[in-house]
Amino acid sequence: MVHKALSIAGSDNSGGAGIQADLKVFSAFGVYGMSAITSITVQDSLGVKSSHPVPADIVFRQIQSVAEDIGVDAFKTGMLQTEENVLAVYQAVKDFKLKNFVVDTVIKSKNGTFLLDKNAVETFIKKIIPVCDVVTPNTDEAEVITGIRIRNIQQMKKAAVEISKIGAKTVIIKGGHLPLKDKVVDLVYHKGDFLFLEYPLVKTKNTHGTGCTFSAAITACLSKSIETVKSIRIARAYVQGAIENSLSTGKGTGSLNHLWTVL
Ligand code: PXL
Repeated sequence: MVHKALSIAGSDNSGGAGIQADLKVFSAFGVYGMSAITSITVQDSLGVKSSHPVPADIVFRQIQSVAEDIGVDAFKTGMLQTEENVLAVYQAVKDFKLKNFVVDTVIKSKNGTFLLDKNAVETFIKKIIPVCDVVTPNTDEAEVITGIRIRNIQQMKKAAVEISKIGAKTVIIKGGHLPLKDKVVDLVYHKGDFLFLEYPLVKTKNTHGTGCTFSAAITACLSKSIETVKSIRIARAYVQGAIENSLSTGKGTGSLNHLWTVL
């Protein structure tokens, strides 16, 4: 039986993030990958040079075509760029009754370029987060969503509860940007329980696309009907391997190795 996953995200021509990362991850998990491209970015390992949104009706129709013809077992969103695209995705989720929805809260790139227009953030929070199953902000994004300053575990917990009140069933706050020594702690808030996933910090500059990779791996697992918390655990372990085996692609921030499991 083939499991089918859809990524609704931006194109990263440098291959490490966005649609390109997501399709590699789906393949690494043996899942049939599909895409709805929301934006075409021009970038290399040194940063995003420009981004060009795809018209909202084309985003909607890409989702419609695969939903009606092929079927979608799980899906994720990454970069959406415009408010029109946010609304188109919301409409498609409703119209085609899409299930197993992972939201990667892509707001800014590592070099500070906005990947979601400032005027789209509020709509994104109000429309997309309430209809998703799993949401995966890092601490910076969780601060934008909740207005809570996050510098420690206690504040992470508070933000996770607030985000779950917006409507996400399961909230993961990724702790990679927190100043903890030698380790990364991610918090999972699921059905009223807190769970901490702790991994050693990998000392590498090659971390481009980490968020895309993690959310795509969760989506791949959900498409195989693996239970949510188990999907998150498997995805986190997979990301650790992808970072440990990361690649020095380009002069700046290199890519994770999405295919490390088949090395
Ligand atoms: O990692 C966030 C991200 C998501 N999607 C696209 C990107 C990036 C970061 O550069 O380019 C298309």
